[in-house]
Amino acid sequence: MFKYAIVRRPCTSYPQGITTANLGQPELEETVDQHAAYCAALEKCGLHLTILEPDPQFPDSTFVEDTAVLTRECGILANPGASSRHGEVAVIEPVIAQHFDNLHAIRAPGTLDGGDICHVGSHFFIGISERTNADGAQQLASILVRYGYSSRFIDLRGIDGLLHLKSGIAYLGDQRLVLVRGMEKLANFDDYEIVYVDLDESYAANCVRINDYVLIAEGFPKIAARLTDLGYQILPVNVSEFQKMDGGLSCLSLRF
Ligand code: CIR
Repeated sequence: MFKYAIVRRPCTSYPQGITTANLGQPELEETVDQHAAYCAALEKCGLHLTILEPDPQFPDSTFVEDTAVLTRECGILANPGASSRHGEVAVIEPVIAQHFDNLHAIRAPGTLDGGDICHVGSHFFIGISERTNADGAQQLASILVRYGYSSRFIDLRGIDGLLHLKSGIAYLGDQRLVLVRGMEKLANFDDYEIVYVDLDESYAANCVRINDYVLIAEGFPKIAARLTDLGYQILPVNVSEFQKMDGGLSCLSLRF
């Protein structure tokens, strides 16, 4: 069960953030509206929101998920791999510190983006990517093990179109994973039932189970139908303006 989420409203410099997507410039007013609808969806899932003000110093700061890893027992401040995003952590730290007595941090030369971390029950998948390096991954694993969490590393470098681990994988609970087709080759997922996302819907793999709902990106009918058939109540949200900046649903909030 999640009770809380931290989000940050998109700022005026948002269109100057980092992107590899070739989908055109995001439209600011539409971005702000989509963010408000996303917040309403989180509230519908039963979450109490902390909504942070826009921070134009950091164009990508609406993607708060990358700044930390939160568990029931502790918070771990990340160290984002993109230099333009380093400063986001210091700005959000006091907000996270209000909620977590046990606070840790990933330190240089380790880098780590929260988007590379997938929490699966008492286990964590830790993606090693262009943003999260082996040192950052090892630091995180060493912190988590102190709280009884095991972890494994999944190397995604060289996989086209995957910015973060959670761009291609999500945990639904009940030992069930959502995976973009092809990702099953990256690790041994034998302990899990897999719900596949076809490559033409790969963006929708970044869905989020929150309490009684699964938040998914609007406009991906095959995975929406698969999840509905499995008995999930899906909550589709239009995140087209975030997709333009390589962001998915999960990156827009820190949930705990
Ligand atoms: C970035 O490249 O850092 C942002 N434009 C997008 C971050 C998306 N975050 C995520 O998937 N966790």
